[in-house]
Amino acid sequence: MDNHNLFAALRAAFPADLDATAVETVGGEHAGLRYSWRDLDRASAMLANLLDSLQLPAGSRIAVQVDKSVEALMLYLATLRAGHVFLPLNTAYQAGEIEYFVGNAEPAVVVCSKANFGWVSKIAFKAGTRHVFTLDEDRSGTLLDRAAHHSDVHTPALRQADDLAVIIYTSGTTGRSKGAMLSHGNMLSNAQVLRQYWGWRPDDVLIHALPIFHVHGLFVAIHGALINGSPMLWLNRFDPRATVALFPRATVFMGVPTLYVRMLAEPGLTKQQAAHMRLFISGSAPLLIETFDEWKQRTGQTILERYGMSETVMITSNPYPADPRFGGQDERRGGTVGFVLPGVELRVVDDAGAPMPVDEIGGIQVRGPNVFKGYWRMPEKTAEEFTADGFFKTGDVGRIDARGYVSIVGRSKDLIISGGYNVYPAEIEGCINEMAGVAESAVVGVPHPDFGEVGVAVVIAKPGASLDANQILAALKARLANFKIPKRCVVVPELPRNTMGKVQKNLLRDQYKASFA
Ligand code: MLC
Ligand code: AMP
Repeated sequence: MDNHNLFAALRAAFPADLDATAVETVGGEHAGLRYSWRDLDRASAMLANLLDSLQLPAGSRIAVQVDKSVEALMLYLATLRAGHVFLPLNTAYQAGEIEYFVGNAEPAVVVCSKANFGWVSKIAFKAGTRHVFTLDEDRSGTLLDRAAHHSDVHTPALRQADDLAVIIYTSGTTGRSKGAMLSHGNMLSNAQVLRQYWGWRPDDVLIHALPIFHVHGLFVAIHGALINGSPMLWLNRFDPRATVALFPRATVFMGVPTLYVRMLAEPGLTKQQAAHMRLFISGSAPLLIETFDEWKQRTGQTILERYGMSETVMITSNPYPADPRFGGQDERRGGTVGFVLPGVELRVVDDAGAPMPVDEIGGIQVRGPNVFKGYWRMPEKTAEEFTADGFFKTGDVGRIDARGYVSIVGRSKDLIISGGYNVYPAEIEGCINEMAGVAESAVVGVPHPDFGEVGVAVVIAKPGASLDANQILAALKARLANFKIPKRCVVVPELPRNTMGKVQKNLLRDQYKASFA
């Protein structure tokens, strides 16, 4: 029987010379380490053997909240290899957020930093987790100590394409996060399609500067390099100057728009500096046309924008090279997210689900081998998000032009995308509304020069209560991941409402749009 374990496919793509460099760390205090393909293979085998030795039930969740490191990447590979389910968690999440994820996912193993072991292990043990390990950026911690006693040879667990490989939590419009279940087949099909679509070459070198707890850094970037047997220049933290300095040694870069905005502020960003690069890819949030144009002017290179989400991995991409399905079109167009990827179906529909004509705006729905299996332990929510004919409702609003280019023009979901991270206003409003003296609140996204979009909280006090905007923000900071904190808070006497009594967020967005101009 064929093994559809994603790790097996990635491993099969390792180059023949296993002593060649697979990952080199650059920038920051953990720079200068070189990991060969053999290192990736052996270390992931040892970690997989450690997981095997714990005799976990099949499909156990391995929840991981650690700083970015190559060892964290090895743990991801080991989890796939052992046939368990990887559950990455943003390092910014605080106790209340982690408590929810751990309670919901019931992981068999939790891996956290040494500094967080006290509170994380308390939450984990309370939820029934049997094993809590630590892993730090400097390669210390109990995870590697324990793995060191295990064999560096391991046969990947037999998995079907439909078997669960990862759960990615994505916030819900009602405020509670939903775990998107992605299978080995979802990710492998997407990685294979992107390898071809982006014309990966034998001599490609990827600059990896994104966090590895979300789809962009973990799947698009890592799978992209590994499935092509390409080395990575690895930054544990994005640094615009260090990244630009790497361009002469690399060929491919992937980033959210904020990364491009920050690199544009570097005087060293020139045509000459970027001459060795063949592909700059942007996604996770809308790339402003100004950024697209300025990048072209400064570097002579055209950013390729693509579109995806946790539930679907990648859906569309601007072409590279020409796409024969769309008349051999190879123009990367700013302001669009390009063509639907081969093998994926995308349609734009009206509220009743009827297809919209060319250029008309509607809801975006997708179907294909990339689309997830549903939300973890939320069958009703899953059913709601799929149509009868199996299309997933993305919650994004867009249109398709006569040549097949897709543009995203908005979202039907109430969501703010800040520096590439999703922030759900409902979650923030829920926290504010629980505070003493608060009658009601509304959080809206407004333009921001660095993060693209940030939240502004508009709050109403209960009769007789007096509220302090800074105290509200400080109280939020104590509870929520830092990137979710609104960048501005105002206390006002009332919120604009329509005749149905619903808060008119569009009016608030308009009123506060110049807050960070
Ligand atoms: C940091 N801060 C943010 C923020 N990141 N605020 C809003 N939005 C963000 N994204 C705030 C912190 O709260 C803190 O504020 C201050 O900035 C400094 O924090 P930091 O951690 O030092 O920030 P920095 O390292 O500069 O991080 C910025 C960043 C990072 C842009 C490098 O946000 C980032 O890596 N973004 C990429 C996200 C990503 O990978 N998305 C992919 C999702 S997958 P204070 O007040 O506390 O000091 C997906 C699917 C798809 O969407 O299609 O790809
Ligand atoms: P996430 O839930 O973090 O995976 O975020 C997915 C969402 O990011 C999508 O539903 C889109 O709203 C948004 N997104 C991703 N790529 C793009 C893009 N290129 N342009 C606009 N929005 C994007």
